[in-house]
Amino acid sequence: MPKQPESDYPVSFDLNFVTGQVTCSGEKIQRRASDMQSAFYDRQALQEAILGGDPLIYEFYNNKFITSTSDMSIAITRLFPGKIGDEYYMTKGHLHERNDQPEMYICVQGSGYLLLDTLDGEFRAEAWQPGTITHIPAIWAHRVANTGSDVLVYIGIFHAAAGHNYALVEEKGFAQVVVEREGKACLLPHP
Ligand code: S6P
Ligand code: ZN
Repeated sequence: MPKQPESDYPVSFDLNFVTGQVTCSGEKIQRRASDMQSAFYDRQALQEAILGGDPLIYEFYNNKFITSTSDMSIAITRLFPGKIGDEYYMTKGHLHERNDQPEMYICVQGSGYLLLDTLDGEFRAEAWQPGTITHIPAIWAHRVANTGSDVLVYIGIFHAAAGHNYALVEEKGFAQVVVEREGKACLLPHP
């Protein structure tokens, strides 16, 4: 289906680097514990969290800038602090549907890890702090875990056409988990 032009004029909005609040009017998506049934490894702790109030794990604001010739998108994610069992709050994680569509991630607030997995034997974890910028090549599934006590805010810049594949991540999972051990965050093989 041909792409419908929305605007060929410049557009600006403001991002508060501390809170992650934005002034744009794009779609806002929230994910609660109940939206992440297959993400956290401790299924019993997850069910307890759902029954105990179904906490908001993260929210993100998606803004597409569709012009007559391009489809840049920016998403600002606010990942809250907390744990399900001993596993830190994290995003569901996904792979881009198109294998020629990378993404840039910029951490602006908080600390944690960006987990990267080809779902085919290769795994990486990038330690994140404000100012860390990571290029995610198209074939790497990506997930962020918040190991700090404040909200973790990051920006993702990608093409709207990239698409999101969550099913493959749910099926294969990431090779490692980010869990608390003796008060510290550490990476362990998925149990
Ligand atoms: C989109 C980009 C982000 C995520 C967002 C939430 O390509 O990577 O905007 O959508 O951080 O994560 P998830 O895994 O729920 O889409
Ligand atoms: Zn992505």
